[in-house]
Amino acid sequence: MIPSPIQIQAVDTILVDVPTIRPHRLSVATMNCQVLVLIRIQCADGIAGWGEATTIGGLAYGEESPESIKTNIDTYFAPMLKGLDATRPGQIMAKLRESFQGNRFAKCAIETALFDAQARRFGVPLSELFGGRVTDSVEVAWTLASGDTGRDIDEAHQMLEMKRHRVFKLKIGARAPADDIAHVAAIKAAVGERAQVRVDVNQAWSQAEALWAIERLADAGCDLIEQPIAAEDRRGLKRLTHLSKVPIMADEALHGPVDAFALASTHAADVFAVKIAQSGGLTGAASVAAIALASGVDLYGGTMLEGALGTIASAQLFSTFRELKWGTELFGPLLLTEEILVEPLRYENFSLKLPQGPGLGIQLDLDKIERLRRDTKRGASVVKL
Ligand code: MUC
Ligand code: MG
Repeated sequence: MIPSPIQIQAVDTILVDVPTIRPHRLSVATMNCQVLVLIRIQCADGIAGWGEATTIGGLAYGEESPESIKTNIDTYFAPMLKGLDATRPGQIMAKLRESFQGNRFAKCAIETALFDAQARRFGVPLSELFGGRVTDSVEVAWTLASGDTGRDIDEAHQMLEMKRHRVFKLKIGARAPADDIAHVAAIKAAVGERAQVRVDVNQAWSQAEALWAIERLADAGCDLIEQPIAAEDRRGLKRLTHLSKVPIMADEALHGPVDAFALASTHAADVFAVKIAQSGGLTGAASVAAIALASGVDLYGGTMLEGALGTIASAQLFSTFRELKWGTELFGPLLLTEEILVEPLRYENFSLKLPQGPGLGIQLDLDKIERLRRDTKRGASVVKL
């Protein structure tokens, strides 16, 4: 039995700027740097839980930016959290959801930290709080997004050689559809049957453009098309899903269980990209997965290009899914130039291996984070981690 209550004593939110290994080009933004948003919740029993709320391209991808997430946690969430009983994560999250609208990423980070702490308290991996693992490793796709076809082909060959990835997602939508089709066809021709090639349009096309392009993507050997049109256009997505030979995946259209139900009930997508942050946290993402599996929609483990923390939190949950037909894209840490863990995550044989230790199962390199955090780099005097 765990003695309770165990009060939450402190909540710290840290912005960490980390350059990417190369420019990462999406239709909505080009990333040269990722801003990790990390949160630490310290509890009266000496246990600290960690969570992450990282997003892509400032405000280009979603309606929360790293800076707004930090401000909202520091100003609203942290004062409410302090003094609450850390052994009751469900009760705490219910209170936060009732008190604060939106803020899915902030809520995800807080929920992850609470579950990390609780699982450490119980001495079990976080996955055990979500029904237990079905698998100890998940397949990981790589995104080719340098913006240059030749460079992407070289990168794909390297990844195959290293046995790191054999599924490639191409970011398209910034150029004219015909140019994108040529790009996809060239990459698929170069890797052949050794690799799967998928595309993510990040909402860039109109329905008419999508109809034109989908047929040609099928001919080029593409096997999955992600979020071809605007997130709000559910009827359009349903139309494309019903007409397309290639499976269609919902990503930006999926902000948690309510969207999952709306999309699944009309089969407006063949596959769901489940993301813990977009779902408002691990429990929201677990509900999204349950809705998908109950309605014949396949699952894919998505990412917001989080660092090691958010990546392993996602993996802990995805490892509990009964089926994960399209694998995952949990490669975020591999896109970054800095390692923030004492021992890096294990990517082997096209997969990410899950750690066995309690909670998230990772150990953060606090000195490294201390050096990289934005406020200390700007000379502010802050409480040391
Ligand atoms: C997205 O839209 O899926 C995932 C991989 C990547 O390169 O970008 C993200 C976001
Ligand atoms: Mg996507």
